[in-house]
Amino acid sequence: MTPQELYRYDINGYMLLEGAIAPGELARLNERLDAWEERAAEDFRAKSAGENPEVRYDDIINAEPSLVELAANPRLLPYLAEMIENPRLKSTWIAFKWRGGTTKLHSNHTPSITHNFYHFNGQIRHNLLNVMYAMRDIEPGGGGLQVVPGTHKASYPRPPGDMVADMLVELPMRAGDALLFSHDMAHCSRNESAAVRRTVMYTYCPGVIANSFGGDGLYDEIFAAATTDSWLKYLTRRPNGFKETYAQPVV
Ligand SMILES: O=C(O)CCC(=O)C(=O)O
Repeated sequence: MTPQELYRYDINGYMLLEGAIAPGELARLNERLDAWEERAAEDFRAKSAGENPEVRYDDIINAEPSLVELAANPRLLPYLAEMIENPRLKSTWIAFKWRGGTTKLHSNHTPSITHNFYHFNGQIRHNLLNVMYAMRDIEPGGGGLQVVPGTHKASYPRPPGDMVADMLVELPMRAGDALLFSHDMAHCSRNESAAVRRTVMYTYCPGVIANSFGGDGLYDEIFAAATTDSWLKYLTRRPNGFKETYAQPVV
């Protein structure tokens, strides 16, 4: 990471990585994801009135092989290596948001729990770094992530009921961009447009942290198929307590 990137990420808690997926690859992936959107549209139609018009499929990487390689996107690796100790893939999902599709404001940062974004020996350290790929353009009002920059370091908890609407910054994206953000930074989203927001999320944690669901062996098949010493293999290894058994590949 450049000094400018480090400075800005540290202050803001997020950064936009433009063109993180090359156009040809993006088109290939979107062709595959069209089928997921058709399925999601059916699930959306089956929802009752008043339900959140969002459909999300968790653990998408195990269900959609075309999304496996993106977990170790070479554009992303310098950021994972710089900002997470012994990084590991934690969770993945695909989300489709129709008009009104909403994610409520949240973060891990209270600021009194151990998930916190912190620094150690002069390095940024994350316990949860999210990478959101826009698979289509997300225009203003189209459901881009809305963030409260800097809240990953807040010293006071957000007062109950204060939705800090005046502090939200909306982040539109172009198709193929990746938004990296600390999950300790307060964030939310709402699609007010007619376009369906299509995003894929990968989250990363230090090697000592367990998966949120699916157990330690969640990525065993991907791990077994990955090339020895590759970043994909490294990122899909099992959580390890403090007994790290794999050398981190060089970026
Ligand atoms: O899909 C979104 O807009 C929000 C994602 C989110 O809340 C998260 O990654 O924790």
